[in-house]
Amino acid sequence: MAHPSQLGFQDAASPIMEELLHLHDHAMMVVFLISIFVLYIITLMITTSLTHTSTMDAQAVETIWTILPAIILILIALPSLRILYLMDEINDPHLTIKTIGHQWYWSYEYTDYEGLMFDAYMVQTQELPEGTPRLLETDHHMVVPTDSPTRMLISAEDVLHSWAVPALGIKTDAIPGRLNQTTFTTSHPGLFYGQCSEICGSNHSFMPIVIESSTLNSFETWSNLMLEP
Ligand SMILES: [Cu+2]
Repeated sequence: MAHPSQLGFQDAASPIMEELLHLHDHAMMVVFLISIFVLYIITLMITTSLTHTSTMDAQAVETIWTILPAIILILIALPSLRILYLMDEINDPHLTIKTIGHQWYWSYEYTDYEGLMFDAYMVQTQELPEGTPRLLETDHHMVVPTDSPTRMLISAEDVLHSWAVPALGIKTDAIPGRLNQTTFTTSHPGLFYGQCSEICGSNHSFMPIVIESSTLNSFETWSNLMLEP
């Protein structure tokens, strides 16, 4: 999860987030190089009164400074498209979970099990157990097995919500009357926190998401406990 005064992204907890971090670093590198070059040119222009007469009307240099930026843009766009298609890929998921946004909590339904469903409300500050993050903890965690491709079906009951978990690189809108789909695979066990990311009303900030990635054994123990009458 995020730590105080953090500027960068959260650590990746899924292969897709790993890819997104790489793309971010790649794009930032290009931005830095261009910024330094432009700043250098600006410094040159304001510290000298000389003008290159050869660049005042030169077709060759115009061609170069038109084509070069186009190539740089393609070098950013292609890896971005690659990740876009990777995120869209859904190959034989081990588990499907349907989540529905409500004002103001998330409900979860494990559609592979009969009757495995629950609501996840935020834990109020005065009831918060020692050591859990304020405004991020929920009374029920969404438990998934580590390393298992999981399909999320996301919708909303009343207004627009958005199901977002930064460490997994997921942000999918929850829209009433529409079922959105996304997938993720957690790469290690742990708790991954997220929040609703669509302004949905007065308690928008108080409907967090907690994903608990654990071993398959723990997941089965948990699901059996949840299914007990
Ligand atoms: Cu919401």
